[in-house]
Formats: sequence, structure tokens, C-alpha cells
Amino acid sequence: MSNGDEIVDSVINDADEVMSLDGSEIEECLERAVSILEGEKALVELDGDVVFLGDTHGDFETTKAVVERFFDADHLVFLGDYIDREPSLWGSIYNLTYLLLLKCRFPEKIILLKGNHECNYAIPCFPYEFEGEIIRRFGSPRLHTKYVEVFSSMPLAALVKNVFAAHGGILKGADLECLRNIGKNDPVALESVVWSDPVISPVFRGAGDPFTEEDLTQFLERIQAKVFIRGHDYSTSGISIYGDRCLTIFSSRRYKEMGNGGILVARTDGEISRASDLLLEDFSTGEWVQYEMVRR
Ligand SMILES: [Mn+2]
Repeated sequence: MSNGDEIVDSVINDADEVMSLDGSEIEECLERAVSILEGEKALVELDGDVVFLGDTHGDFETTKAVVERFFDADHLVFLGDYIDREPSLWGSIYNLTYLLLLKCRFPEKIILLKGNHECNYAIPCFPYEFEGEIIRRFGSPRLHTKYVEVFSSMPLAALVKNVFAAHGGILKGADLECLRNIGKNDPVALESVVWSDPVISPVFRGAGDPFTEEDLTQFLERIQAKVFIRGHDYSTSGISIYGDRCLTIFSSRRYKEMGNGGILVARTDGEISRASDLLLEDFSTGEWVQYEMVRR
């Protein structure tokens, strides 16, 4: 196989084909993905029915199941953290590369936001196992450099009608005009949007500027949105806080032993004015079941 279209086709037809791609085939795909991602702004603005996914962290099996079930949605918005802490060998490579190939074939439908694990080149995160994994599988760090080009071209946030979506946090003080014009690698935006947590989060990270309910309310008003959906935190999966305006979801089998509450996706169905207007489904049993959002 050498033709880029054939590589994309083979994986679209059978996701498991991603497991047999060699280094040069992957490199070709990454170059395509970069050229598509470079065409997106830091803030992706969308319309229509959307399914949001939290962190997948190398959980290729879950990603396949989500794509299979929700492919009919207008957009699948992934909230970042595709790599590291994978549940099975090479899961990060398969999960991320599969998603990038989907992006190449369905650039409007598949939206891949940046998580803090895709930001290690700018702000180190722990654990960052991905580079070592590339070296073990392909014998050199060369492909990792290509993946970093992909990471640095990923958008930071999405706005879907009333819903602002990002991996971790908000950009305090920003209005819509500011978000529309921000650089994808603006250091303040990276740390704030990709790393931050709500101030009441139990997680200590050492990066990011935590946001209060007041910060969130002001930010959402300024950008004319009503709800913030984020990933980043395995321990508060499916919990809405700050007056039902901030929902955290997590979408990986990993971190179960550390309190991960479920493999969740959130769908829009009509107008969204509170987090609990989003419909949650859980895949932690291997079957899709409706999930009751917890409000705090
Ligand atoms: Mn994260």
C-alpha cells in the first residue's frame, strides 16, 4: 500500500487495519491530517446535532464503538487526550491514528480538539508515554516529530450553538472576537483552555488557572453561550456543576481504579440552555445505556 487514499479507505472500511500500517504509511496520513487541521481555526464553530466525547486515552475499542453508534450525528467532537495510559498495547497509536484518518476522510464531521497530553511539546504533562511508545514500535522518534506537528495544529475549542467545548477550561476575559482570532499555540490560551479545572476540582495539576462559577458565568455571557462541556477529569464523569452550566465527561476505560465514573458521551437534541439538556449515554458495561447526569 502506498497511495494515501488507499490507506484512508482501508481504515475507514475496517478500523483494525490501522494496526497494520507501517511507519511510512502513517507518516503520509499525518501529513494529510496536518494540512486539514491547519485549515481550522483555534475556535471551531459548528451547527447541527453533535456528539461530544471526553478523554479516550488510547481506548481504541471505545472509540470504534462510539464512531459506529454515533456516526449519523452531524459532528463528533472529541475533547482531547487521545494518548497515554492506554488500556492495551499500542492503544494510543491506534486510537489517535484512527481518529486522524477519520478526520482526513470526514473533515467536517470529525472534530479533534487538543488535550493537555497533545500539548506536551509546550507544557510538559505526566505521564507522557507516547514518544517512548513510538520509539519502541517504529525504532526511532522520527514519527513522533510528525505527530507533534499534528498536535500543534489541533484546534483548542468548539462552539456549537449555546455550547462551548474544550478539554479543560475557559479563557477568562476573552470575548468571541478574541477567541476567533487567537493563535492555536498562544501560550496563555493553551494553559488556560487545555489545562485548567474548576476551582472546586479535587485534582491538583500544577498548570492552568482554575475558574470559578463567576468566571464561567461571565465568560459564557461574553461569548453568548450557555453551557461549557469539558473532559480532562476522570473522577467527576457526568457531573454538572456551577448552576448546571459546566459538565465534565470522560470516555475511556482507563482510570477506573482512580474513580472514573463511566464511559460517557453527551449528545445535543434541540436547544441547549443547561448542561442537563445534554443527553448522556454510558458504555462502561459494553452496551450503550442512558446515563443520569448528576448535578452538584
Ligand atoms: Mn487531560
